[in-house]
Amino acid sequence: MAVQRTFSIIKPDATNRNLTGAINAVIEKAGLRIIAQRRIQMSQAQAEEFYGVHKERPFFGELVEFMTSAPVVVQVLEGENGVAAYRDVMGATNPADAADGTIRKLFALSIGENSVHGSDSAENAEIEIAQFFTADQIVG
Ligand code: DAT
Ligand code: MG
Repeated sequence: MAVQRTFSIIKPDATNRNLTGAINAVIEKAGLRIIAQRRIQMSQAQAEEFYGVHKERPFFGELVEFMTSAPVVVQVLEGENGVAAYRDVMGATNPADAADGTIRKLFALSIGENSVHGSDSAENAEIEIAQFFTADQIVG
């Protein structure tokens, strides 16, 4: 596998608890480089577009409300096999199922308030990165 980029969000439950630095430390310790980062207040339209794949799911409204409830930190991460490497360090969606040492095991509050997002494929990583960053904002 080659060096690959992925898209990350540090979610409102984590920014509310002042955990941006602690989460970044786990990311960097796992060998991923933070090559772009910005703190934003997501709009309802941005959250609905970003999670569009889930719009028919029963939790969609709650998810959009949560993602717009406080600032988030959007990031581009880069590393060897970056998409899968970040999914590994994030841990399972439900923190109750997440492995020891993962971000969600360490910090997540619930399946909804689960501290971080990470792309699930290289294709989606490209789409998600382009939603929040222009090429000149990413310095690898
Ligand atoms: P992941 O974030 O691990 O990729 P996902 O893409 O299946 O998980 O879902 C996106 C987010 O939606 C997830 O991080 C939290 C929320 N979510 C998923 N399943 C949920 C559920 N059963 N109840 C409440 N929120 C849920
Ligand atoms: Mg997902």
